[in-house]
Amino acid sequence: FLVLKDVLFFLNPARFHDGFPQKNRTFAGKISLKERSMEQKNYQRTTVTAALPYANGGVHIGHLAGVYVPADIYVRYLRLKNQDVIFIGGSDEHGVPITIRARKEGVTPQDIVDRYHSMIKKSFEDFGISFDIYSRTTSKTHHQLASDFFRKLYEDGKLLEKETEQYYDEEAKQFLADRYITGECPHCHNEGAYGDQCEKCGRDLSPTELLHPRSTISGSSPVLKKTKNWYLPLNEYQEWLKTWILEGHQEWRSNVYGQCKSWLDLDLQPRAMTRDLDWGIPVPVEGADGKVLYVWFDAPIGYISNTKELLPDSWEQWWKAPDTRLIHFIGKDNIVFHCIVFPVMLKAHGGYILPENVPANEFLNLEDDKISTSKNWAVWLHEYLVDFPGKQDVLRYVLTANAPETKDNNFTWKDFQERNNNELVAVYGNFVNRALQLTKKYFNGIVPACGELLEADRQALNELKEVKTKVESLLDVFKFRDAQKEAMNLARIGNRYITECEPWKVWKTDPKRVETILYISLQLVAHLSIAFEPFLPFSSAKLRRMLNLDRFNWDELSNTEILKPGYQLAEPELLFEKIEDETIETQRQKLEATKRANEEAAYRAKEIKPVIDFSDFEKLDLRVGHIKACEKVKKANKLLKFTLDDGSGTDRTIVSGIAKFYEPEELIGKDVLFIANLAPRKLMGIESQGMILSAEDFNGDLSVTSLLRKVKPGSQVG
Ligand code: B3M
Ligand code: ZN
Repeated sequence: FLVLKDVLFFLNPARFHDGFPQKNRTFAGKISLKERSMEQKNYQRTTVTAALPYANGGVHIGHLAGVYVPADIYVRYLRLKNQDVIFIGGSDEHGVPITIRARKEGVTPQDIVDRYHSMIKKSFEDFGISFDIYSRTTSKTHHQLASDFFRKLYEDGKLLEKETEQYYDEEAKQFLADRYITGECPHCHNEGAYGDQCEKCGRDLSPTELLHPRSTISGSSPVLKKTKNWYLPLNEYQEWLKTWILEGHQEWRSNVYGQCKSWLDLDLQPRAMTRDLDWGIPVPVEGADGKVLYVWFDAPIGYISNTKELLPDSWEQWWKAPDTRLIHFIGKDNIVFHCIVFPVMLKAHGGYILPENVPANEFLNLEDDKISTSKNWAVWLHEYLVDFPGKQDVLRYVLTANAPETKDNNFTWKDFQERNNNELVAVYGNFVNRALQLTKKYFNGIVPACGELLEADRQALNELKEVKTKVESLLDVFKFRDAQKEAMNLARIGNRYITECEPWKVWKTDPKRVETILYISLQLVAHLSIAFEPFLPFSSAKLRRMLNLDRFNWDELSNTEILKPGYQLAEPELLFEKIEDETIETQRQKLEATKRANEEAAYRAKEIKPVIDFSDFEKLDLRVGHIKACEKVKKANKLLKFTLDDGSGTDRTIVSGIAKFYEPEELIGKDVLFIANLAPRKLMGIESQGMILSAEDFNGDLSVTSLLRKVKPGSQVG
């Protein structure tokens, strides 16, 4: 009964004595039969898309790790294999967030998207994200294509026309998108909840659930008004989706498949494909004035439009030919749109192929907190490049090593430094440098000839031969972090080989033997430059320059003689450099400063509590007390116990949570304000008869209130 079961096995059960745990040496990819099924279809070309980022902000490491680096690795890999592939990207320039940003800044939405489109495009270029086209959804081609797409669905009767009641701002004379409405959350009573979500309790809302709704445009109370929109009846496609995904695509990543399944286990509802909004693509049917296409309707069509812009004459082949494979790289929040909504659009339209795979990633956190654009909790690519010029590959490497492929993952600066110093510098860079410097020293940088092979040589060559299959089989199933690990393993093999053979010692007694050792080492170096090309394109290019190598394609990886004897190498340089503690500390401090600024902003934003009557205030009996004694409360590191002279002639005991901020001695003899009529409570077994008033600073520090002039204990405050 073991037949057809998946098992784990070692492909390289060699000796492990270079200090790296055996775990690193397992062939990490479990290739199952269902994963393999993909290759059996006879695809001729591949269309790869990467999510179109909203043009209302820059690109950060979360975007790069989740979508763009894996997509780029995949595309570079296919290109290296001489496969027909196109890589489509672009900015998503419609949608409500863009209009909100524009309104806030007092500029037009077009100004916003112009600014961020150029910025995003440049970041991608800087990081070597090798799009064949990076266009935008405000392009003419896109407006035309999206409009035609909608009209065809409309004319073929594939859309549902429905009248609903939506909030309308009578002062601004416009319907309000969910994000333009705030009010009180019906669940947690947060006053600042949005029409689609309460950020305090995290619940999804619909605008009509909000209590006391207000328009954020004019501040007025919106009224419900009838409006007509067009819906995509997702429910009619539910059975088809179930067959197509749940039966036909069991090879999809478990996070993607699981999310689809949980959607498909519920009853899908018709979804509005148009909006009452003035920014977007006008709805191309009669009676639709003041309406635009829903941003999630037009954005995925952007992939098609951008292909058309790139290849005006042959774009259809990349979207309609059954032997074209379509792959969408996205983040997990986009799964439903790419696996359910867009496929239904394509199916309803007809003539288009469907995605063959949607390798969506989970999220990347930054120093254990969720990346947030609004809180500026992010590492922005344009800022990274100022602080780490020329180190694009370091970031690419670290993000792939920590790729959130199956679960959320975490980026820390410490880990960034360690992976650079202990892996890129100490393993990859070190091996390359040893091989090239020794060749320069002993053979003037000329590739020596290979002599008789010993056991160590044969083993190194055998291991080298395996790398191609290993990396390939992982990349084919979108396991980028394991694939990169295997590429790095080649450098570990090289280091171990050179350490074992000790050419610097052998040189004195047997220079002929050194020729063979360096010949083999150089072949390993050349292989590294190819195996790492999809992952670290800048470093591979640099390494190829040092090797004087211009030929490079994936199949060379099975060639054990990439560099022929007698071949002249160029001058060796360092491939990577160490990152010092101070550099990392600077980055950490930058994040600390952001955190403090956010805390302060949150504090400032605290709203004044609801108005009270004077009679409410009069209920409080505030008095002056003189601190006669103060001591720490045992086993409670937050608490201080006070003995107050409150003017009554009897001492009053109050326990207060300020031990973190004061030594007891500092407070003895001081006059403070306290609430004299608060119901007593027991704290750590001590009855506290009131409360000493303190002010809480923005960072949470407490400061006890005191008086500007001396008054008698027991004096009333009011
Ligand atoms: N702009 C959402 C996002 O950036 C959206 C993706 C569109 S892909 C067609 O997460
Ligand atoms: Zn709430």
